[in-house]
Amino acid sequence: LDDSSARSASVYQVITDRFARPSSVSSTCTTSDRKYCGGTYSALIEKLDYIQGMGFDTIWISPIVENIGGTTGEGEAYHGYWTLDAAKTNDNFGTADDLKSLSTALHNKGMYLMVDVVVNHVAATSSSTFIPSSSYGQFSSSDDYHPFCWITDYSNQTNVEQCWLGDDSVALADLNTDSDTVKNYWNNWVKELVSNYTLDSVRIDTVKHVQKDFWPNFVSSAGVFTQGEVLNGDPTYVSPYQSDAKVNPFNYPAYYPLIRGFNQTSGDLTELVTMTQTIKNSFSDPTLLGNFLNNHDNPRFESTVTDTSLIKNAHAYPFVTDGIPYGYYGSEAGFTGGADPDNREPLWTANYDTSSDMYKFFASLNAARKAAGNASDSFFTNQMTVSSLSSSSILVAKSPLISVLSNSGSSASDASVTVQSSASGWSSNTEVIDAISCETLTTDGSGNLAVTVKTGLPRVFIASSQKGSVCSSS
Ligand code: ABC
Ligand code: CA
Repeated sequence: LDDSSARSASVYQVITDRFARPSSVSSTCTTSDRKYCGGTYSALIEKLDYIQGMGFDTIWISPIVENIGGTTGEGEAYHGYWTLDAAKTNDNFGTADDLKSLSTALHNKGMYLMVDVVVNHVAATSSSTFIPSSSYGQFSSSDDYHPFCWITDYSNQTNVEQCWLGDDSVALADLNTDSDTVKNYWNNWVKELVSNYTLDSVRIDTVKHVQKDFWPNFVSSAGVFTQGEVLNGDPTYVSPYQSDAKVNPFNYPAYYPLIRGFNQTSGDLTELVTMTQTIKNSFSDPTLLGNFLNNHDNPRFESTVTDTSLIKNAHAYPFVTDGIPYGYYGSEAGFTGGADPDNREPLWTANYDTSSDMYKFFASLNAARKAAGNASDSFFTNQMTVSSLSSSSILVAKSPLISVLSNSGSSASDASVTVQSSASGWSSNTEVIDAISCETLTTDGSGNLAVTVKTGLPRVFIASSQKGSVCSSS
């Protein structure tokens, strides 16, 4: 994917080991054990309809490279982030041919494959016994590594870039990404990875732990869209990774105000409103940020919030905002796992149910976003305007998609708000449809829309004339 096609994508993130496994495997998968549970590429292929049925077109899978074997004080490498030899594949997930089959199967369905890559480190079971060797493939010399020191000071960027992540159980030996040997290896590696598996995009791990000037060549060698993890909530810290390093960050700056705004009925939504403006002022292109509510590193939103209306409003935000939406597997199944490793539940226990309320909810959000993109060439590139409508609701105006999100909760009484024509762009007497409830409403003689928020649910409007497949199945 190039930037332009990446903007219209909608990504579903899986932990390969936990999404789907062959029916022949029946052992119990206990997240707290942190062990491989048997998920494979071949089993994932069998479930593409489940993902496509929710309207997602891109699947982000776990890192595919060979990882350290056996067990550690933090369990096994089931998540794929503990690289041993990047030139080999992790055979717990299947063969290289199985991965190619996944890529082909996705492309045959008009879908895309995004692979997670880690260049910052390889893994060792202890920092004191780590010895570079041919087990680490090309990185067999001590010159390939930054000398050992733990990251101790996140306010010191040199410490963040050159010291090691991890701990005494699993030390993440920091590669010397300042060395030409290491740089050339990774640039070639990513080019071949994309070509061997016909990848459409790449998710980059630990971006802030590698010096910025490493990234532009790496990104151009990949030759496809990249979304990178810069785990920091401060937009002034994150934005240079887009403008200078050429990696499009995940939207951690919006993530924290998003959860704080919607995790309780007394949440403050003005923090999110202000942040969206700061993001517009700080980033060179907010329409290429990666928006998410859940992922594999943070407690699921549902681990602390049980109100279904709050949950739906928070999940709606990434789909109606500037940037690329990321859904995390299991959100549609109502999973409630907390911090790593609890947020990495096996999906098979939920039986891939396509009739659940949340499954249909994600399908509605994706349908609305798609209809907006089909109706307007500039939907994905135009920047939204976010404003307060009341103390418990905000307007996200990204024409032709106009959303009212609220944190009043499911027990709230009906509340009236008005969407002004100046914000929506709608003219007088225009019929619009709410993609969530499928209710139709009509603007008044001035183009303003009177909206009633019922039981605190999100409202995601598009003109009926532009609705495409929105609400076609109800
Ligand atoms: C293992 C165990 C866990 C245990 C953990 C300590 O060690 O399994 O149970 O809790 C992989 C695995 C993990 C594993 C780790 C370490 O490896 O998935 O299960 O955890 O062995 C990426 C990936 C992540 C992956 C790795 C390593 C990196 O997405 O899945 O983990 O390849 C840091 C890194 C970030 C990394 C994250 C896990 O740790 O920067 O790249 N994620 C602050 C720091 C961040 C830091 C974060 C969490 O804490 O600034 O750099 O992320 O430790 C905001 C601030 C932020 C602040 C947050 C908490 O608050 O703005 O700066 O982040 O307000
Ligand atoms: Ca580093």
